[in-house]
Amino acid sequence: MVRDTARAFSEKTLAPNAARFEREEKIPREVLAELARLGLMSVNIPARYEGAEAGAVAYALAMFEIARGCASTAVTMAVTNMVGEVIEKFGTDAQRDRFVKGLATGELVAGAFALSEPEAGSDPGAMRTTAERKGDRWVISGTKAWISNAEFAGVFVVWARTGGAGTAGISTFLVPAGTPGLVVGKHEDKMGLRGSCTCALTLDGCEIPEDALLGELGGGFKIAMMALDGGRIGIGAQASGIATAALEAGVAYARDRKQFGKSIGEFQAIQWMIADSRTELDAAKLLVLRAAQLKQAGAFFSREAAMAKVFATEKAGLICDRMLQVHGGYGYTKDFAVERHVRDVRVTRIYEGTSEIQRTVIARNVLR
Ligand code: COS
Repeated sequence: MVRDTARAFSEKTLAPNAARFEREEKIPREVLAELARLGLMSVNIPARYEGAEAGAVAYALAMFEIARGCASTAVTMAVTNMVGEVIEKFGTDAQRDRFVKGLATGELVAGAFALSEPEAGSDPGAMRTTAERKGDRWVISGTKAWISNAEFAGVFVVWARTGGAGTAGISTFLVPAGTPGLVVGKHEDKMGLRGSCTCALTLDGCEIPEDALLGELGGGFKIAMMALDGGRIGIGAQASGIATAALEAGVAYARDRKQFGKSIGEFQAIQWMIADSRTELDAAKLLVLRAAQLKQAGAFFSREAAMAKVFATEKAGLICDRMLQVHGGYGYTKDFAVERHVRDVRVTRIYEGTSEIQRTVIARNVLR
């Protein structure tokens, strides 16, 4: 039911407008509100916090469909679900009531995940942003980078150093939009996902109350890692959804386009590209669903999420590129969506942990 709901919305509202969202560099507010109304901003959030309570597998299925229609909308949804889940998992009742409910209902529009910094990307343990105690308040200072949804997010999950070097000295805080000192910086001019917003973020002596701490003092790095494990399932699903759209477009084009007196789909060169793409796409989706199933069952799924992410994103990149090749010269123009899929899918091998980091996570888990 969740998949069908996401598919209907994606086909009716997202796919026909994705090129416009990219041109206008924004996803209309009504689209975000509708995602919340349909339960797609809170797929794996309990009903007592207004979530859809449909589980991690349903979330992956929904993400396939939303990304198939519009990859920019999909990343906005992915980050919001991840933020809702991390607050639900580690938050106090008061934090859940305010923020998890707010994200699920759409009142807070979207969530933002402020972990990376200009000089701490693959190595978040090297972050420099600090949070210092001042009476009964925390004062956060530093700069964050690549923050999706920053322009309209209602709540930011912010990681900062509260004492000591390395991963043990990091804590997590909830900072509502509009808090003085929380300054949204420049909107990055990206290669793809141009409908989504990605900004720098400055915390300029940003003061928040004591109860803004999420989870335990010094426990922030593990919270980030656990949230990213789940986030990686979402990005594997997003990449699979983009590849599905590219493959569907390539197949349609191969049927219609005639050269040498027949459809190009009758040539073995094109058939093999389609056959390999379909096989790899199914394998990618199955890896994503396996990781989601493990998460849903409450098992440790870090390795499987990394495997799903690295495989799905790398194969999705290949599939999009092959399908552009099937389109020939037309594929290189904006008259066809496939060039957008090629650009949109590229970042899935970078964000929420690069392919190289996924391989590190997999190898460490295998060797342990
Ligand atoms: N779940 C729970 N705990 C985890 C964990 C996970 N998936 N991964 C690591 N931890 C714990 C470790 O067990 C360790 O705990 P102890 O100190 O109690 O032993 C602690 O976290 C530190 O882990 P580790 O020593 O492995 O940290 P590293 O600095 O070596 O980093 C990687 C590990 C590379 C995996 C991590 O930095 C990473 O994922 N980097 C990529 C970050 C990323 O994805 N950024 C994108 C942000 S979104 S755009």
